[in-house]
Formats: sequence, structure tokens, C-alpha cells
Amino acid sequence: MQELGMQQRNEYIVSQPIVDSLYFRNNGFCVIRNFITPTFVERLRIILAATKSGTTFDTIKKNTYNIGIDEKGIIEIVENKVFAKMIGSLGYDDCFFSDGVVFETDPELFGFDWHLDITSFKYIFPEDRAFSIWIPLDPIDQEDQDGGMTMLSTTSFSGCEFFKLQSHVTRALAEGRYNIPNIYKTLLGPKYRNAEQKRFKKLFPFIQEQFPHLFSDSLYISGFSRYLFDCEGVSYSLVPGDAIIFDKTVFHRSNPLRPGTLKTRRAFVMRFIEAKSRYNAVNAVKAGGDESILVRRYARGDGDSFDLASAAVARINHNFTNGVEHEN
Ligand SMILES: O=C(O)CCC(=O)C(=O)O
Ligand SMILES: [Fe+2]
Repeated sequence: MQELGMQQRNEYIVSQPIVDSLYFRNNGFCVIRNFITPTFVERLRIILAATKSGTTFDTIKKNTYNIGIDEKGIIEIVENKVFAKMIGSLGYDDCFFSDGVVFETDPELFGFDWHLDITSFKYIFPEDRAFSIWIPLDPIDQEDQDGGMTMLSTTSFSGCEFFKLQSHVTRALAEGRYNIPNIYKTLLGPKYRNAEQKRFKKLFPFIQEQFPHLFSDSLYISGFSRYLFDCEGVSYSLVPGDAIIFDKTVFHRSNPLRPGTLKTRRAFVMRFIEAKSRYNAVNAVKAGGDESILVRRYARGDGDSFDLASAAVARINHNFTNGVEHEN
């Protein structure tokens, strides 16, 4: 474990966030201990309480995009030197804050099955880099009620090929190179929209219990692959102030919140995109799902760099000594 200690201290980011950068570079994710202060955890809880529930998914209580995007504390975190040093140590170049997302679940719901965050990262090309920081606002105790997340190492299976496929197919459709039935035309695909689909969904718990190996309604994986992912997945117990940082290529899922004293589990997620990425206009428009206000603000034409003059950017601070670039 590595301490990224610096003298600098501000109200929101604890002065010594602890990450294991080697682990991150090998697996695509790691835990961050001491990421934010109790004051900022409280601030995020207030923001979440004032957030209306989004409408996209029915396995989660709240999933709302574009939250806290102009919040002073978030901008301070992003522009903080300790933060930039941490991000740099994980192997990223300069990156901008692209969205704030709220997630809340309870013991009645399952949260999300294994997935990638295509909605949040549809704006860039598959090879462009991006990541998320998941900040639970309630304690996560794996032995007790859990409600955390499970992460799949990119050494087991990486989502990068899916980003490629999704972007290629979306572009091919936009260019009219082939046609597919309407039902497949957005990211959300044939999920349960009409009455017939909703009736079908009611059978799910039964089918999944009886035949978990045969059947899956995941956008990405079969029932058998879900079993493999579950075997390989990594989870953490976390206290408020800790976080999980994960690359866009990392498959992840919610751990259900078991019944107990905690009635709801809240989380705030910060999304980041590397500043040198290019805007993938076709994918951004055609992939479906919610839209990031910040990305819309910074986007120019298809294939162009983002205009980040007004963005919150973590500057990784490259130094040049004797013509050789090295990171601080
Ligand atoms: O909070 C959750 O349960 C899911 C979070 C998630 O999928 C994400 O941060 O991308
Ligand atoms: Fe996610």
C-alpha cells in the first residue's frame, strides 16, 4: 500500500488517501482508504437526499445522473494536487470530471447485475481511457448487510472488447451499413418496456433460481459466465470516506443489501474521462440512456478533442528534466 502524503490539506479530500497503485495497474481497480472527509460525506448525503429518483432501471431505488456537477467541493477535489498525484500513480494522464451519479438501493431490490458503464462512457472512443470513483455514503460490512460492489479483475475478463463492439455496431447502424430490428437499437435493448415484457420479467426470479446456469437476461453474459464472474469477483468492506476506483473496462456489480438496521444504501459516483480523449459523437447520440450535461458542455465535433477551458481537470503535472518526461 502506498501513502500519497503531501502537506496540502483541504476541507474535502483527506491529506493521505491510500491506494495500492501496483494492484490497480494489474487489475483495473483498487480501494481508496481515506478518500474524503466526514464533512464531505455529509455534504454528499445532503445532495443525494435532494436528488429525485431517475427512471431508467427498476432494480435500483435511485440512479440519477448530472448530480453535484457544479458543486464547489467536487471541483476542489478534482483540482487538488493530492488527487492528481493519486490518479497519476494509477497510470492516467490529465482527466476531467465528466459526471456525478447517485445510486441508492435497499433490501427489496438487487441493484445492478454485472455490467459496464456504457451510458457514462459512450462519449469517447473505445480505446480512450476513463474511470469511476464509487463513494459509499453508508458503511459497507461484507459480514453483515453488505450492499457493496463486486469487481472483476481485467486479468480475468476485460470489458474493452465490448466497448469496441458496441461502438463499431452503433457506427455501422448510423452509417446504414446494415439494419437491425428496432428492439436492439439502444443500449437498453429489449429490456422490459411493454406489458408483455413486464409480464415475462415476473417469471425471472423463478427461472433464475431453477436454471441459473442456463439462463441470463444480462446484456453481456450468460448464466454460466455470471457464475465464473462471481467466483473471481473481489469485494470490500468500507467505511464512509473510503471509495473504490475502477477503470471503465472493469466489469462490476452491486452486492444486494441484506435486511438489517441499515434501511438503505447510498453511494455517489464521480466519473472521469482522460483529457486527450476524442468525442465519439455518433456513439454519444445513438447509444441511448441518460446524457451528461458536462460532456455536452465540453463536446465539439465528432472525433475532435474536448474543449476543457471551463472543465474541472486533474492535472497530472508532467515534469520535463533533460528532455525526459517523468511524472511527479
Ligand atoms: O451503487 C451501485 O450499486 C452500483 C454502482 C455502479 O454500478 C457504478 O458506480 O457504476
Ligand atoms: Fe456501474
